[in-house]
Amino acid sequence: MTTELVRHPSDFGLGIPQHPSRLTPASTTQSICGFCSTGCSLNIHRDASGQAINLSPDPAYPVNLGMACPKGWEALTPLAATDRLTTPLLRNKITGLLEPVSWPVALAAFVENFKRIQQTHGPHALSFLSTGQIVMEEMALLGALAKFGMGMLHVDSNTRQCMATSHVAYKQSFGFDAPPFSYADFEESDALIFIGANPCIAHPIMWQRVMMNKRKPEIIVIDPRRTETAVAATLHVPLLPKSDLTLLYGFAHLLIQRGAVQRDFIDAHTSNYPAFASFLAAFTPERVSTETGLPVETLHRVVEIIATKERVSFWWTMGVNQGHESTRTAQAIINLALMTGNIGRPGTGANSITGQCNAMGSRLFGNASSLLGGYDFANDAHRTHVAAILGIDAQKIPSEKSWAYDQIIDGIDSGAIKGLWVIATNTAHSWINQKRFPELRRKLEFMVVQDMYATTETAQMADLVLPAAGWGEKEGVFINSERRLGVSRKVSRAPGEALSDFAIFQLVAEAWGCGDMFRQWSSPEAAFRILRELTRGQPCNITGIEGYDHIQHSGGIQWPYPADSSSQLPALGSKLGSHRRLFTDGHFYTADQRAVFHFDEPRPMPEPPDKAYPFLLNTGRGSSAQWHTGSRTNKSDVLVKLAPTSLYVEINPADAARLGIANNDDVLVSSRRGDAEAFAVVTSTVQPGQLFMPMHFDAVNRLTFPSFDPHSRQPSYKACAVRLARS
Ligand SMILES: Nc1nc2c(c(=O)[nH]1)N[C@H]1C(S)=C(S)[C@@H](COP(=O)(O)OP(=O)(O)OC[C@H]3O[C@@H](n4cnc5c(=O)[nH]c(N)nc54)[C@H](O)[C@@H]3O)O[C@H]1N2
Ligand SMILES: Nc1nc2c(c(=O)[nH]1)N[C@H]1C(S)=C(S)[C@@H](COP(=O)(O)OP(=O)(O)OC[C@H]3O[C@@H](n4cnc5c(=O)[nH]c(N)nc54)[C@H](O)[C@@H]3O)O[C@H]1N2
Ligand code: SF4
Ligand SMILES: [Mo]
Repeated sequence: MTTELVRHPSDFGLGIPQHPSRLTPASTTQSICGFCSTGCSLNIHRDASGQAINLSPDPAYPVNLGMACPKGWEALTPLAATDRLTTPLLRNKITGLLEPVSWPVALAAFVENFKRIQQTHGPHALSFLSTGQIVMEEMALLGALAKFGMGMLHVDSNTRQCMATSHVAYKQSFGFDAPPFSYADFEESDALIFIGANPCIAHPIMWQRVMMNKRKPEIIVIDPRRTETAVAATLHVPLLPKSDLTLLYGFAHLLIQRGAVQRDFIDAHTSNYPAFASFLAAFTPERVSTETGLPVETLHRVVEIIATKERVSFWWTMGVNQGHESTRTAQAIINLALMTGNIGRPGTGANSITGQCNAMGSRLFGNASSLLGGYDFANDAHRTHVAAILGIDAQKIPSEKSWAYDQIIDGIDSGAIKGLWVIATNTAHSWINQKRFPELRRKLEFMVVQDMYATTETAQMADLVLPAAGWGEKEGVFINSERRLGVSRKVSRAPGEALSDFAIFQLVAEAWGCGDMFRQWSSPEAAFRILRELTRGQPCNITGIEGYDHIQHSGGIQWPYPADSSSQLPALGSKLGSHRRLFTDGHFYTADQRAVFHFDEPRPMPEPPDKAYPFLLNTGRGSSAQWHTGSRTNKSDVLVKLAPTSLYVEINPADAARLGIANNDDVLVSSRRGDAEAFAVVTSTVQPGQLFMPMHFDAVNRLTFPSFDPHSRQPSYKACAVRLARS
């Protein structure tokens, strides 16, 4: 998205923050923020007609305690943007333009084109790419409709770009995709170790919780860049990019040498430790120092902290998950927590911070790689069980594995996928190696995009655009990073004929002819009750939750919340909510209840810098005011003022001097795949030989190199070779 989408303030209606004294709210509704996975609660103030006027953060909610970041404060503004979609748009075959059509015409085009593709190329020639940014009832209905109703097999979501690594790492190590922590752990740690995470920018309210820690904690930030978080830390560990696996094994090696491992815990609650311990022998401090670029003293300093502090917590985000060996890296973090007994106690844990407001919901209910509720598609008993709860024929549930996002993209290239439905993700900006996209688009026979705006890079490519209601215009549940379910409420009317994603999926089901399968899914809360039943007996059991009001009155509810344990948890109406962490009894979700040590030899990064492309490009979040591809945050004048409006590249002063580049100079950054124009920001936050660019501008993914972790198939967005010159 570019700045041309930004309008004059007078173009906006209800979203402009107004002085509360000039408006008299008739009522206030609590709702969970729809941007990041922190899951802050916002009090939305409404006029007599029920329309949102403005908002303030909820002081009583156990997550944000009255705080919100700039995006939260500005959450209503994007709803009033002038480029909101108000009707479906269909591409006119003669003029080539997207033109407004009625819903019946749009649905007929959807069904006619997608059915024709299935008849010509087989049922698996249709695919969807969805999101971690819609409520879980919508995700589940989409997954069920597409796979059980429409016969799709290969479906995925942007959670692949983001959380696939944590999902696989936890599943293999703990037996279920279960982030163990509660935000209280930020306040209860003696040492917090952040690996590839920049919470000051990406999770500002979580960072505030760290700042509320009264135990004078050590804060270690492991990141090649001296980020805002690294500056605020007690120790910054500026390792060479993608050398984390070696570094983490090096720590483990030294911990064993010091005798700082918890043998009792290891023996009672884990498996495969002896093999791991002997594997570690090769990770001597000297080798680790050479491969990570860190002095041996730094390794000892970190190990000293891990060995001596009573409560150590490990936190990771995209610097780990987006890597060519990311699953093993995440598991190397898990291994450190296990071997030192830093799990299941206050202020500890191997804790993956999620990204989008409902990343955790999509991991449980997306119906892509796991069957609804964390079940397994390949397991006959699981399919039968899920089918019985849904009231459908078990034959409708495929036993085959879905392709991952990159395989779907390759499938479009090879001609296996001919029809694509994109929901609440802007793939033509955010997917890795964008150079392929125009050609891929030509190969698709029909492409549908379901979004709030017609102006996204992806919507502009579509044959049919379906107008979706956004956050605040519909209701349902998000699950935040600490497994807390929170309700997002309807506080504003969607513009024109825009409909909630839930209603769109219901309409599609009817038009497709499989509406009967989804009669039970009559409303988001009815869908919630189905999902609740699917969790019975699973680690994510939420059968004790009565409904939306129960969640709301409890200050959100963390899973698990089984029916039989409700009595031990805060009573209905309690404002305190519950703070619960997993594995307090040392029992994990594997068959023998033991956590598993997983490890592998580190591998070189796929595209290291060389003579022709001498810099390593790192990408990520640029500011707390920018959200991903900018489709929402670029609509707020307030947020736009808080961040650069064009693409920049951070470069170390030594490199800049050598190349004769000054601050603000225009430069061209090129990789083997494409070019991006940017202005230079000369700063020692990046090391010599490295560059950083924010992902919020679409040119960045013209540069990135498509490599994927073999276990999670998550893209490695943070390391590719580029060159740079003044333009
Ligand atoms: N303001 C804002 N907040 C957001 C988002 C947003 O778009 N804007 N997006 C949300 C989403 S979906 C997500 S997933 C999260 C992401 O949250 P974060 O992961 O915290 O953000 P990133 O900037 O992508 O990456 C974190 C850090 O990884 C570092 N890194 C790069 N390579 C390596 C490496 O090899 N090793 C190590 N140790 N570190 C490395 C980068 O320098 C960067 O500082 O943020 C969420 N919050
Ligand atoms: N180079 C690089 N690329 C990256 C990353 C990186 O670090 N570096 N990070 C990756 C990560 S972690 C992520 S999560 C992805 C994010 O990438 P995307 O998912 O592509 O980014 P968004 O801008 O959040 O796109 C969400 C879209 O959904 C629309 N939308 C919002 N709410 C609704 C709704 O309720 N219904 C519907 N139908 N539409 C809605 C918005 O208008 C927007 O177009 O980017 C990835 N790409
Ligand atoms: S920290 Fe995240 S959830 Fe909280 S207000 Fe900001 S964007 Fe919303
Ligand atoms: Mo993400």
